[in-house]
Amino acid sequence: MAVNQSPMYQKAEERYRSAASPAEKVAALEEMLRLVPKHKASEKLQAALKQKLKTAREEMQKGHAKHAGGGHHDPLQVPRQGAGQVVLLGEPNTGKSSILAALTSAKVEVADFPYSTHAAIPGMAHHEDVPIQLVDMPPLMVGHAQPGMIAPIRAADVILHVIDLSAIELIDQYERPLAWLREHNVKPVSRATLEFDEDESAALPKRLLVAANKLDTPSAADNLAGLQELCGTELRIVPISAKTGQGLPEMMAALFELLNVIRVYAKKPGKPVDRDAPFILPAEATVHDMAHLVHRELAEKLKSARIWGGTVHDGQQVHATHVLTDKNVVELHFP
Ligand SMILES: Nc1nc2c(ncn2[C@@H]2O[C@H](COP(=O)(O)OP(=O)(O)OP(=O)(O)O)[C@@H](O)[C@H]2O)c(=O)[nH]1
Ligand SMILES: [Mg+2]
Repeated sequence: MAVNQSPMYQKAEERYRSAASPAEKVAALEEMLRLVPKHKASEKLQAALKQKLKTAREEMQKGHAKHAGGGHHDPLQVPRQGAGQVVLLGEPNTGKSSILAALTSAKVEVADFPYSTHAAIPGMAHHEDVPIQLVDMPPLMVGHAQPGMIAPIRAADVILHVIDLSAIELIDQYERPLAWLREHNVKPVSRATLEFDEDESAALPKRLLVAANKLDTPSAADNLAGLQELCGTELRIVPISAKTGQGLPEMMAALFELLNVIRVYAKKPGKPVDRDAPFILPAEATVHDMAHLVHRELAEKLKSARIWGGTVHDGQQVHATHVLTDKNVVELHFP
């Protein structure tokens, strides 16, 4: 059990466990090796990581040989962008595409007949100034899916499980996708921090939020209460209406919370704060982690930093090991 690893390491491990391809495994393992503390106590872990890296590189080589020449494109896989990737999962007609249409500028097809979406369609939504990627997906049909659905679900940072509060089959619509996930060795949890089993064949813990959609329809509130009574509070449910917009800001805030990241702003010495594009880091990342994100080569030479906001005095000088909090402004001093 990897105890007390840094938040950056945990994030890399999460990417490794969720990897959809050997190339992603290689990238995550290289990052884990970079981040693992280099001392006696971690020698076993370092050796194990090197062995896994070797295997993943071999897998990657074989893959390249197989796909050589032919362009390989999977219509269900979307490269991750923004602070995290949220993949929508649900039965037909629950309103997945409507959620994308309400929150992003993606061109999705909304239809009053089921099975209207056939490929993964990404769009960028926001919680305040934090961009969060939403990915619309084809529906799950009564407990089974079109081939290739599980890989993008495993690779996602969060699953948004969309149900329709006006549906007669509400309880089944809630339970069937959860059963499908468990059948595919994915264990849904509504928690920001994940714990991985040492045994890599154990179920993959995956963050999941339930979006109970169509709150604007008659008796939706009663149906929601009934669902909560039957299903308990183990998984977090956010009531929304893609039609009226009710609950959507709360849903985005809940997704941000589940992603377990912070945003920090960079400031150059003598210059105003750059508020346009916050840097996104895992929760509890340090000044050094941020320096690495800003400038890979210079990070090790970081001299000092000043911080505004949060628990420090404005402009206080801090060490590279200082733990950042959401909305900190950071001025990095390189030689
Ligand atoms: N009243 C109401 N209708 C909604 C809401 N959200 C979606 N709808 C309607 O529900 C129907 C299905 O919406 P879609 O967004 O296409 O559903 P989907 O889950 O993407 O459907 P598939 O792609 O077939 O799986 C459409 O007629 C929408 O207008 C809502 O919040 N309230
Ligand atoms: Mg759709």
